[in-house]
Amino acid sequence: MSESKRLFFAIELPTSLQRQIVRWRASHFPAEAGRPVAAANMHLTLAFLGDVSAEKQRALSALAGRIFQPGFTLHLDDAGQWLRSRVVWLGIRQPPRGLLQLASMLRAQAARSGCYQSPQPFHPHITLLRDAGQAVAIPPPGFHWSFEVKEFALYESAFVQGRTRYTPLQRWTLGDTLRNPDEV
Ligand code: 3AM
Repeated sequence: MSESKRLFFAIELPTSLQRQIVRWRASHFPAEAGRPVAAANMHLTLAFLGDVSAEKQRALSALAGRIFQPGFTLHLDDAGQWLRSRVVWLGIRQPPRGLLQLASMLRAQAARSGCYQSPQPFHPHITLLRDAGQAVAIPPPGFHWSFEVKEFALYESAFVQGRTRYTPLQRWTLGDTLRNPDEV
């Protein structure tokens, strides 16, 4: 039997943005607020797949490759805490339609392929702190962080030497907005 991997689809964050977020987090949250997510692990989850066999991974990758939609811009303008899942997050007040469509397609493909999908609606977020079980003061997001999303990725989540590491295994490009063929 082939080995399974713990996988999820997500949007990667530009390295420069990961660094800015880490600086903002360090100056706004005390160390006891929670366990900081490593900069390189910061991402926006689109669909969690759970433990997936190599065969199912190939099938899910083939389906992801059939998604055709334009890219979009994400404006990070929200922050909050979910006490139940013990996370502090950054988010998007009005998620663009492209983001919702992409997540919805990936979640539907995963469900049809037999991966468990939570009935909870998709809440786009970037996890900043885990194990944040006590309510913390959430500073108003006094930042203006935007980035263009031109691709999405399939990530592996692995626990190596006492640390969780997320590694992109495969990436897919989102198309440009359809242009008039006469346009140069
Ligand atoms: O960092 P976020 O919250 O975006 O919470 C886990 C993380 O997302 C989520 O998948 C991402 C990579 O681990 N995750 C883990 N287990 C999950 C589950 N059983 C899950 N999402 C839904 N159901």
